[in-house]
Amino acid sequence: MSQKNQTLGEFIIENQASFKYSSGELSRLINSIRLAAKVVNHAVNKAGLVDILGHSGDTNTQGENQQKLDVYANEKFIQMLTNRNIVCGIASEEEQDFMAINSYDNNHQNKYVVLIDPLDGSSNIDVNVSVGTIFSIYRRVTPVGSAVTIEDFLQKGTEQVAAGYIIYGTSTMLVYTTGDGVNGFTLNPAIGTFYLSHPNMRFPTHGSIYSVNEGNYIHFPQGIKNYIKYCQMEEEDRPYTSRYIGSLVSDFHRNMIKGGIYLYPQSSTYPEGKLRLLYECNPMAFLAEQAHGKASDGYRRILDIQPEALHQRVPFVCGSAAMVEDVKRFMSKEHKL
Ligand code: P6P
Repeated sequence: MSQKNQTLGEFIIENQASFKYSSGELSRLINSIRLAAKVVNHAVNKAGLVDILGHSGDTNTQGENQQKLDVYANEKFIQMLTNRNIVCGIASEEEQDFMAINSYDNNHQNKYVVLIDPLDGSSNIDVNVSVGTIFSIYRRVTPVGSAVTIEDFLQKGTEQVAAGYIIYGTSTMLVYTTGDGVNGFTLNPAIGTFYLSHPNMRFPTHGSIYSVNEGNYIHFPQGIKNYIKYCQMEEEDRPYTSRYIGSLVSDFHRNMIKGGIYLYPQSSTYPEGKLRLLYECNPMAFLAEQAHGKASDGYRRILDIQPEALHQRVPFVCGSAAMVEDVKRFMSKEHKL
């Protein structure tokens, strides 16, 4: 149940009963993400300015040497997640290996692992286009009291206990799920508070937007080529509208609100697809399904894929359920598994 103008903090407390694990730990975990989001948002919003000043060797307001924003975002999320003493492991797009976290030497009693893409689409910063942070949360599967191992991270997407993103756009939003629907919170930068602005977000079953980098068209599988031509045909509810921001979080967010589909298929440049299964596709797939959408690699449900490597890539098709099913139909017609 949501109330008008409810803050994220109030929402977490009011809905913690629906979370099947210890609510206190999850609340602290989401609160650490909330704090990191505000810190990164501040840096992202003045990035252009800093870029101008950065070449004079200036330091930022925290006295740190100006770093690339995605490195900065990575450090801030790791710092905030570590400080709350509820995380036992972190994996990040910016780190080659996972990190075992034993903050305050509490003998590895913490139960959650977090996987993050700290600043997805960061190349868009230079051209003032929105970017995002993506996070995925699991409970560890190895015994509490020991250091985490790779198997704590290589869990199927169905095992996620929470997932979400922060979109640093015309406004900054935190959108997340703990398996009981998707809710969006908009930051009031004047007071640094997230307010519930988009309760119970849902993908329309069908939409008329398709998001794909058509520059890769000639490299796509025939089934994807056929689907793109289907989107462009003059018949029934088509042609669809092509919208591609080049920032997964932004394209996903728009498609969830308006209805649509995002595709990053395999191509000659990316024979396994470009997007990472663990900290891009799985969290977005969890959100999509919780919002009554779907996510597939063109054949299989993303959440059912058994991960084999931390930075594994997969083809990714995600959005309105009927549109994802259309793509799967085009793929099965052309490519027998
Ligand atoms: P391309 C950003 O690098 C990203 O991971 C997604 O956010 C985005 O949708 C995609 O890659 C853009 O890739 O090859 O179309 O520039």
